[in-house]
Amino acid sequence: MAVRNDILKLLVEREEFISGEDISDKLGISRAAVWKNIKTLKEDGGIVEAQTNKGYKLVALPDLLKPEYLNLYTDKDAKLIAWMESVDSTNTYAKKAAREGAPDGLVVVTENQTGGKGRLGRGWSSNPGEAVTMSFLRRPNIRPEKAPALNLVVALGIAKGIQQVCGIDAGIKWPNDIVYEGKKLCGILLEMSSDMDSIEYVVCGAGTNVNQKAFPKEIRDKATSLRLIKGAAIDRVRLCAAFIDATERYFDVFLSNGIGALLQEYCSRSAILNNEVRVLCGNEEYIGACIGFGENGELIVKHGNEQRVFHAGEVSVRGVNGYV
Ligand code: BT5
Repeated sequence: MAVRNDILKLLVEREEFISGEDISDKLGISRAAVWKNIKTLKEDGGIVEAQTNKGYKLVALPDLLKPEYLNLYTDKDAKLIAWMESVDSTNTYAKKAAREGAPDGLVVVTENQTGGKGRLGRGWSSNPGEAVTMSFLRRPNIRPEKAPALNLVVALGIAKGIQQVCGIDAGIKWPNDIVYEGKKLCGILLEMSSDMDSIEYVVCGAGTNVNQKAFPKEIRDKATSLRLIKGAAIDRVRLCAAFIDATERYFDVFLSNGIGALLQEYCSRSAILNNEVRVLCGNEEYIGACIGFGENGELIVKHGNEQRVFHAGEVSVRGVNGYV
């Protein structure tokens, strides 16, 4: 794979034709190895022009989130990226990997989720190749009650990645949605294994709607995709790499300095801060103004003189007149 990566980097850098001989000289590999790697690139859906006297020219990269393509944009160790063409749920896969000893920092990515999960037993829908569906496996040395704050950390990473790659300023709807103009772009699902004092692992899953042109009837009114917003297809590989880098940076800040170091930025991206919200907790609902967020990632809501604190995982939040 390292060789394929080097060939890719040469093709990407050159932008023009580069001869097979040049590639084999530069990388110290045989012409046959060059050809074999170019063949794999094409099988993955990449478009490579080949001309007898000129060599190869990369016209388009594959639209696949394999580590070798992600590594064009992120330095994340490819050994810590687990890619699958299809899987039931990246969260379920990451939890199993964690139980089997996978290291802190593993990122699980797939093109297709057949049993995507939302919170509280709900489902998450996506079609093959249209979304960026991924999970971060972390083994943070923090107290279990602090773990819900990771919802905020991941939300910041996804919002940042979207901004960097698409130039879209999406909002964060506590605790786990990224939204744009009242519609959901991304959902986040945190799952954890811990005892009273320490965390064995946390799996943070994020499903982002990227190149969908339409959604199933049930969610049509509340879902949107980056493609629908931009009116053009989005480079999923670049986006996924940006999600990895940005989210891991926010993880680092959180682990070194706590959520306090991120709250100001989180507040500036919040889609609900200072708004009236309806907090749904089982059959109960509570209406008030969102006045801030706590140091374990809680939502703070005020109604009259009463102030209440809600923990992520137990509740859903709606706008007073709709989803946000
Ligand atoms: C979430 O749950 O928003 C968390 C979704 C997490 C998905 C990721 S994908 C990678 C990882 N692996 C998994 O298996 N899951 C994670 P919740 O707040 O409960 O919202 C779920 C609700 O959102 C559903 O009941 C639908 O109404 C709606 N929904 C489903 N698919 C959607 C989509 N693609 N876009 C927008 N809304 C959707």
